[in-house]
Amino acid sequence: MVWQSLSSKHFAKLSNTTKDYTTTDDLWEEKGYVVLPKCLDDDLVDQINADIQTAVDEGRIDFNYTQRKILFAYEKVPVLKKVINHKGIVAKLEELVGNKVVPFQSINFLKGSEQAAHSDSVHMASYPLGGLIAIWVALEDINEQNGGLFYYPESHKLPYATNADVGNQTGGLLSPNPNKNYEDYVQKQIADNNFKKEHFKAEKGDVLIWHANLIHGGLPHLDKSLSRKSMVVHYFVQDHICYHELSQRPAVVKGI
Ligand SMILES: O=C(O)CCC(=O)C(=O)O
Repeated sequence: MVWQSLSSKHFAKLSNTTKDYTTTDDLWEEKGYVVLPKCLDDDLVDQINADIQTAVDEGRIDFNYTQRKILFAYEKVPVLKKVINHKGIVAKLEELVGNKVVPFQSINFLKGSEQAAHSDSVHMASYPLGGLIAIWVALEDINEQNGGLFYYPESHKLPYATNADVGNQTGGLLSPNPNKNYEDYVQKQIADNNFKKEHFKAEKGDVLIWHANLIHGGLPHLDKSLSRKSMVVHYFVQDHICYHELSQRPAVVKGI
C-alpha cells in the first residue's frame, strides 16, 4: 500500500461520480446561475466596506499573490460572517443542492480580478462531483468600466473537467503550469459549444449564485481609478470528499 495525492482518478471507477442536483429552480437548471437582487441591505454593505478598508490599512489582511484577492478575510473582519452565514443565502444554496452547505473560503476584492474563464469545480472538486456552490456579492454598483463578473450560461452542463482531460499529469505528478493547460481547454470548450458570454449587471447588495461547473471569470478592469468591491464565498456541500483537482490536494473541514 502507498499514499498518493488525491485527484479525480481515485473516484473514476466508483459509482455515482456525478450527483444529480435536480432542483425546482428553472433558471438554475437551464442557465447555471441564480440572482438574488438586493439581498443585502446598504447598511450591512457599507459596514463591510468600511471594516475591510480599515483591516487593509492596519495590515490585518492582505492580498494574495494575484494582488487582487484577499482570502479568508472573515477571520479578521467578523462582519463578513453575516454574509457567509446569511440565512436567506444559505437557504437558497441548500435548496439548490438539496443538502447542507459548509463554507470553504471567502475572497474579497477591491479591484476586478480579471481572472480568465474557468469553472470552480476543477479548483475545488468533490466526490461526488458538483459538491460546490458559490456566491458573488456586489459590494457596490458594477459597470462596464470596473471589471465585473462574466459567465457563460449553460456551460455548467459540460462534463466536469479533470487533469487528464486538459492534458495535465496525474498521480501526484504536477505539470509545469496545470492552470494554463486548463484555461486553454476552457477556451476551446467555449468556442466548440458556441457559448454566449453574459455580464452580471450588478447593483450594490445583489448576490449571484453560480453552479460548480459554470464557466465564469473577471472582465477587464478598464478604469483603474474606480474600485470594484465584491466578495466571493465558495461552499462545499456536506458529506462530500473535497479536494483540489489541479493541485491534487485534499481540503479538510475547519469550523468557521
Ligand atoms: O470576481 C471575479 O472577478 C471573479 C471571481 C472568480 O472567478 C472566482 O472567485 O471563482
